[in-house]
Amino acid sequence: MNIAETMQSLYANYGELEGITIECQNELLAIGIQNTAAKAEIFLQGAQISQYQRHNEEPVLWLSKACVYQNGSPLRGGIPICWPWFGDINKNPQAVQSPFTEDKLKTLSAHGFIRERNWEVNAIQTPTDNITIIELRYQIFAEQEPLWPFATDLIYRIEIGEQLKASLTIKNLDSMPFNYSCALHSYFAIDHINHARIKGFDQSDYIDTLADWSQYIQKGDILFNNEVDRIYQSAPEAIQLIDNNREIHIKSTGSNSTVIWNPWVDKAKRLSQFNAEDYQKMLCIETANIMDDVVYLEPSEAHSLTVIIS
Ligand code: TA6
Repeated sequence: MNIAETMQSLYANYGELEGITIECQNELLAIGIQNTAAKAEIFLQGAQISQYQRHNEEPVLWLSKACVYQNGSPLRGGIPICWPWFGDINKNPQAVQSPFTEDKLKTLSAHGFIRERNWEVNAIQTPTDNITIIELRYQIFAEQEPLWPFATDLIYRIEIGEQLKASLTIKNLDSMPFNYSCALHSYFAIDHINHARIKGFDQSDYIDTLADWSQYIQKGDILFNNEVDRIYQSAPEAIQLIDNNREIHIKSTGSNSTVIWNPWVDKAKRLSQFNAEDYQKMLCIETANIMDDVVYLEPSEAHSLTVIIS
């Protein structure tokens, strides 16, 4: 369906629901959600949550003002979904690289392709006046997707309320097993990077992708005074992002790896849809299944990766 037909179908199915709006921003369609607890916005492209904000509070997620809202350009910010591989495919375990030929591996862009695909809205429910549930789906049939040879069902269930809960379930519909790495690549809005710290990773092992992927052990809180791009091989029960004026709590299930990233000054200048000073106002805490934590699914098996932000 083209954008007009999709818009019509969304209006027909969900337009009457309390607090639901169908929005068109440049080339992209989004669902606006408002209830007594919070407001949010989710783009069909990549099932990307772009905004989540509780009433009378600052936005929880950061979204670049330089977004172009064009087909094929995932928004810079919110929660992009990275699947069926995280980061550089060539830095992934062999099991994740195995479906691709040597030549193909040279051409694949970072973070997989699912954040560039238009998902379908499966359901929108407003069970109470302070909770809205939206479920998006992307089905891959055998031989359909040049970048992924396996029949796969992706279901993304998002709960908007006093907390934000996002749960990505991947089901193997194929006759062959497969491996994947993935992440819910959450961009958090902060007052200033110089005052931000992350609690919960003390004594955790991490890989520093900026220091030849060497292994280190975290000592105390994670502070920021330069570019940080680390893969923690843990998903602590309680991660706290402490900023000048608030604490954001992040919990996860189905994950045992977490990426912490701030581009700082130099990388900020190289990033698309990102203004030079933006590194001061954002911080990524990414709930992942990567490195030692990649997922293996036999036919008809499923795995869910969930983040709860409060
Ligand atoms: O998660 C950290 C990271 O892998 C960084 O290295 C940086 O590349 C970031 O993701 C954003 O990647 P993107 O492809 O969205 O520009």
